Parts: sequence; C-alpha cells; structure tokens
Amino acid sequence: MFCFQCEQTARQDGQAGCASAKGVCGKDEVTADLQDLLIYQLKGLGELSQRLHQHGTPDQAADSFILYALFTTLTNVNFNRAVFTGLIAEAARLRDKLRATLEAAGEALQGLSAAAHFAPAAELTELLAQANIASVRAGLELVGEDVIGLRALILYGLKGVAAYAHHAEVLGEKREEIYAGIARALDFLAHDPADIPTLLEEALALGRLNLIVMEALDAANTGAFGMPTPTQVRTTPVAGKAILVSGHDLRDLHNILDATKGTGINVYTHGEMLPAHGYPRLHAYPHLAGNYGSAWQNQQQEFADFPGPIVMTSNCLIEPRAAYRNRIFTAGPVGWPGLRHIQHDDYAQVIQAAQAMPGFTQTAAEKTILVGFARETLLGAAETVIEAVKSGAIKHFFLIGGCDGAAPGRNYYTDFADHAPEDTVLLTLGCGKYRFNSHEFGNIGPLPRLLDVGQCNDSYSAIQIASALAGAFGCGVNDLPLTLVVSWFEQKAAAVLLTLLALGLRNVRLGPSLPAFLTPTLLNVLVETFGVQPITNAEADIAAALARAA
Ligand code: SF4
Ligand code: SF3
Repeated sequence: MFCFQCEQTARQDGQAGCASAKGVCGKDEVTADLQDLLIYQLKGLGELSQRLHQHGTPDQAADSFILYALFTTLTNVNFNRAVFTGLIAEAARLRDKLRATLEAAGEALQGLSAAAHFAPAAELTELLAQANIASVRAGLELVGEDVIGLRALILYGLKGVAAYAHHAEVLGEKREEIYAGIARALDFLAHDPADIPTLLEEALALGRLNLIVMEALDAANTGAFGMPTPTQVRTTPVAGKAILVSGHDLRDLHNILDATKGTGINVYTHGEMLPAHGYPRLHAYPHLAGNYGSAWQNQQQEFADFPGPIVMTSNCLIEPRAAYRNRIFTAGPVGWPGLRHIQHDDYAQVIQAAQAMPGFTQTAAEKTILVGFARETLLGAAETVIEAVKSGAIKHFFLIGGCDGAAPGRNYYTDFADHAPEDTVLLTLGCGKYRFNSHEFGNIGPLPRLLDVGQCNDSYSAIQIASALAGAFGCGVNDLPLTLVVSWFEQKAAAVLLTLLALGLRNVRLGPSLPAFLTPTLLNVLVETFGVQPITNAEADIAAALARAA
C-alpha cells in the first residue's frame, strides 16, 4: 500500500505517504491496493471510452460507471474491499464490452495501453499480487518524483472532477463533453505521460473541465431544488424522532425527506449538508428540522450522541464506532464493511430505525445559523456591495473555502476569520467553515459579514460572484480586493484548485499543509507561475493580503 492523496497523509522522517497496514483515514492495505487496481483499470476503460466518444458512439453505462468508480476511491468514501473486488470485475466486463463494440464498428485497436489489456485475477490473493503495476508510484525509478507528482495531481484532480460529475449526473445532468473529457484524461494517464510541460498543460485542461462540471452541478442542484436564498437554519433539536443526513448529495436528502413525509420523523442535516436548507424546494419540507453537529471529523462523537439513524451520502466517512454502527447507513459511492447500504432509494430500514429509537425527548432553546448566499442572492445584492466597496465600508473580501480536517494546524482558518478586520467580508464555502461559522461577525450595512456560499460543490457560485464583481468594477478578478484562502483536504479540493489556476487566479493561499505529492520543484512552479502561496500565520497573511490590495 502506498497512498498520499489527501492532506492528512502520514508524514514521517521527511517521507510522506500512508504505507503501513492502515492509512491515517482507516483505509486498510487490501482496500488501498484494490483501489489502485481499480484506478489502473479505469485508465484502460477510459482509453476505450475515449475512442467511442471520438467515434460518436459513447457507452452511457461505461461512462457513468467511470464517474462512480472514481468517486468510490476518494478519501473517506468507501472502505469496503468487497465493493472494490466487485467494481474490478465490472470494470473488466465493461472494458471487454467496449472493445467488442469498437471491433464490431471496424475500429483498429492498435496502440492500446497495458491498462486496457489488464486481466484481473479472480482470487483475492492473486489479485493483490498484481497491485504493484497499479501503484501511484509505479515507474518512479524511470521517470522521477516530479513526473510521479504531476501524474498524481492529475489523477487526484480527476477523482474530484468525477465526484462532482456524479453528483450532477444523479440529478439528470448528463453532458457528453463531461464524459468525453473524463475519458480523455484517463486515456492520457493510461499512456504513462512523462513530459512535464505536457503534464502541466493537462492539469490545467482538467481545471477547465472541472469548471464545466461545476457549472453542470450548479445547474443540477438549482434546477432540481431552486436558487438558494438566505435562510436561518435551526441548530438546536426539536422533540421527536429523528434521522441525520450527512455528506453532499442533495438528491439523497430530497428522497429521504420525501420518504419520511407524514411519518412524524424529523430530518436533520450534518456537515456539508448544512447549505441544503437554503434551497427552496428542500426548505419547503416542514420536517427538515435543522442542522445537527459540525464538520466530518467530529462525527464519531456527534453520531454517537444523535438519537436516531444516520445516512452518509458521500465523503467524509470515518470508522463508525460501536455506539452507532448498527444505525448508520451508507448510500451511493459510500461504504464500510458490515454497514447497511441503501439500495434503490429504499429508506424503509432507516425509517424503521428512527421509529425504534427515542429521538429527541426535548425541544432545546432555538439557535440559528444563516446560510444561502449563493451566486443569485449575492449578485442580486451587487449594487449594495459595489456601493459599500466604493464608499470604503467594505475594504476587502476573503473567500475561505475548502475542507476541514482533524489536524491542529486547521485552527489557522478560524484565526483568519476572527482576525479579519471589521471592514472585510468573509465568504465561506465547503466544510472548513464549521469551526467558526457560529462566531459573531456582525454586519456591514445590511450585509452580514459572513456570507456562506455553500458546499465545496458550490465553488462555481463563488467563481461567478468573483467574475461578476470584476465585471462591475471593470477589472480582472486578480485586481479585485479579494483573497482566496483555500484549505484542502481531499481530491475535490484538488479539482477546485486546478480550476482556480486554469482561470488564472493568482495569490491563492493554500494550506494547512501542502500536498505531499508535490515535489519542491513542482511547488516552485505553483509559486512562480501561479503565485500560489503557502499559508503562514493568519495575522501575517491578512496583513499581506490587505497590503497587496492597497
Ligand atoms: Fe492516507 Fe489519505 Fe490515502 Fe487515507 S486517503 S490512506 S489518510 S493518504
Ligand atoms: Fe469536507 Fe470531506 Fe472536503 Fe466538501 S466533507 S469539503 S473534506
């Protein structure tokens, strides 16, 4: 096992990467090796799919499978080795199907990569013996650390892109250019590219593809559930039976709300599901009672304390404790050995579990949190915002976006928000905000100082807001009084970072630690070419950002 795809990867003696029997996230060696093999196969499958796209006869089942399978390998999504042996068998089946289709169409099949020819062993032991060829570091001695690092950046970015594309797809956004773009990227990786300028160009191409994917996801979410509007969300319980829904998938939340209509069960959001309350067609369910708990890394305590079942719809799952193991359900790409998985949107077992439990016995005093400042609301307030900037009432915007994690260095983002001067606006995005979003930040005129744009999935909204402000001020986004402070943890954040770079956004502050797969040479490229800056300490970074804008 060797995995260095996320921010919390093991870092010992100057060596980075989880390489023991179990990763920091809890992923075991067997699961990690099976994930590598699956990725290897997906490169081969992507290569064939790419040829079908070029031929004008794409295979929808294979394209959807690719998104889903890539998503299962994201950090904190699926830990169930049985799922991966199943996906490996399915990948081989689809590969053979695509090859047969191409042959039947008279397409020559020369030049296919080794990944496209890979025959997975039927037995687990033999399968694991094949895993070496699939390691993210395979070929290191031939191509060196920089090439391995750039391939990893592209692969991890691609996982994030696929996850966003899957979220959009389940709500009906199925765009040819997205499937074709993902197949193209896999085809690129299948041929073990080793030219650094070409790899860098591919990373930016992936960032551009991700912008299209995030636009599709925004269209999917707003099309299905309406434009988010400012909404007060209750953060204290009300008496009654309860279900907790965590992760990012709005469709799952919607289906759970529908399934529990009239049952008397209240539904609460957790973690990245908080912004769901801002969507009118989700908010309209009276039993969407509120938000419970905070960010993913606190789930073991929060889920144990929650008096009902929990449904995990996407990242970030961590090892379930015995206290709630029999009442946590997984959905979509998520999995953990022994947990019950929702099949065919059938929530009967979840409802039964909620009815069998006490729920909340008392209604607590009401506390709320404000969400729902996605692009339309903020653009609707553009005149107020522009006036406030012109009058000097707003000096600067800080977009604090991205993931949370368990490491102590993550207090940087709270410090940043708390130390930002009172004439600055804080835009938040992703799960990094839960450490500080209940703090009191006050208002600037009619505008709250902290405006939550939504999930990490809503990065498109933030990009639209920045572009619209740049348009209104007649300047480029880099000339706005705006600083992006990105906290990364997993591969969705890698995809968003590539998009920001592809859009030419400079001076992004990145932390809490830099990706382990980026070598000093690659980091230098990010710093020199894109002005990416590692975080230092909050007060110094705020001062530097304000000085640059002055
Ligand atoms: Fe380690 Fe992160 Fe990989 Fe888990 S996902 S094994 S924590 S690098
Ligand atoms: Fe968070 Fe996992 Fe990335 Fe959606 S829930 S931002 S870490």
